[in-house]
Amino acid sequence: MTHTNRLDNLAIFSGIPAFTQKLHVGRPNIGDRDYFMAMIGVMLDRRWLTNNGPFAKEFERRMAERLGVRHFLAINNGTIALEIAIKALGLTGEVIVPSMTFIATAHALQWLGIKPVFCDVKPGTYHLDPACVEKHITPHTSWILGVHLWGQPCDIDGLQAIADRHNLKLLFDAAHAFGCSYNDRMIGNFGNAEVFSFHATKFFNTLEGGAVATNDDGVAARVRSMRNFGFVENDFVAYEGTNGKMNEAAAAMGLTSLGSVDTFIATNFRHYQQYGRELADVPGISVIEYDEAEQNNFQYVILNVNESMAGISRDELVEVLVAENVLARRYFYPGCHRLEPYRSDPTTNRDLPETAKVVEETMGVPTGTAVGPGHIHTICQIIRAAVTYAAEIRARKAQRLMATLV
Ligand code: T4K
Repeated sequence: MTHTNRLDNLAIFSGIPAFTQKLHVGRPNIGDRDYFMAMIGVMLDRRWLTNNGPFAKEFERRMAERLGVRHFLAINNGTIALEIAIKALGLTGEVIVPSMTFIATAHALQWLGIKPVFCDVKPGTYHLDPACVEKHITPHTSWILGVHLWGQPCDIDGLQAIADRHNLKLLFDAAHAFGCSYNDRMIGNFGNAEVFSFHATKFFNTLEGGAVATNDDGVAARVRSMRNFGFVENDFVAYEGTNGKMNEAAAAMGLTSLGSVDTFIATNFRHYQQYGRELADVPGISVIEYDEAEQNNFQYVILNVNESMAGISRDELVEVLVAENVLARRYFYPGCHRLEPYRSDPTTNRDLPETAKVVEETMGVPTGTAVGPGHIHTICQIIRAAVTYAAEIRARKAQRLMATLV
């Protein structure tokens, strides 16, 4: 089937969806199944299922080695890893964060009684604008929490300079950025600590999982203890703590993913290039680029929809794609400041014009090992058709709406 020759071929009208199965953003990449199943067998035989088990230790050692970081502490998910890092680092009062991120970044602070102060993104970067950060520093500000959105490092040097000037500290949410580098150094080595997520939907997964990476021995000791209720040895609790332990099945999945990580990245890179090539001449649609001088995981293919050039809005394009069973996602709509409890809090900073713009323009499309070049070609054809017929799509939708009103 082709989606380029007729408007009627689009599934939002009378066409048959391009895909019989739904194509998701964030379909898990699965490494060597036999290896994983064998590890599960070993785990069951040795009856060591969690709490600093042999697979978790090996996972931590190999991940630390890959990142070139002193300490890599595996945690049961990225949100708990953020919370433990926040506690271990001693964040208090107000912490400056972008609103353009997944809600977990802000919630981890709020959950622990710390106020997230939302700052805008720098035009053209999708990342915390250091100028906005500096403007929002108050006597209550203790930290800056930068986010490496979609695996693109934020302006680490710019934020570090502000942190140094104001005697603040830096934590990074690196949930998307395992395998990425900044100035040739792997993410995991910056600020006072960095936090990863290895959720199923991340290109590198441990089923559920996360980690805190740091080069600070004291921070590492506190994280190690706090993820295990604050214990430092049997019957001796030194800190408040929680249950953030990575179990052995998750660590086995991590070791399995590690065996295939370079293949996953190579696949993501090919898909990213193909989207770029096939959409290059579609007006108003651009693929958000990664700095190819650095290491990237290319796990998100993010499109920017310039409505005035494309003739179609991002939301209309998502609607067209979803009808075709391409479950494109509005990552990250509508911005944390517009979600509860921040939305109802009168003290929340809402002066975020650039964020307001980018949350209306960006969307994620399927990539990873669950899709191939044929899928991507069809997705690009659908996008091309949506732009070609943008005016007619709007007119027909309006007609349809009118018909329901009479
Ligand atoms: N900071 C940032 C910047 C983050 O993006 C995240 C998480 C965190 C912190 C916190 O890390 P974790 O605590 O999650 O480790 C997802 C994920 O739940 C979340 O991990 C992720 N970011 C966020 C961006 O997306 P949803 O609501 O999109 O995920 P979910 O589970 O509904 O899955 C999305 C699609 O993927 C589904 O439509 C189907 C498909 N899928 C999902 C799962 C779980 C599969 O095909 N197989 C699966 O096993 O939030």
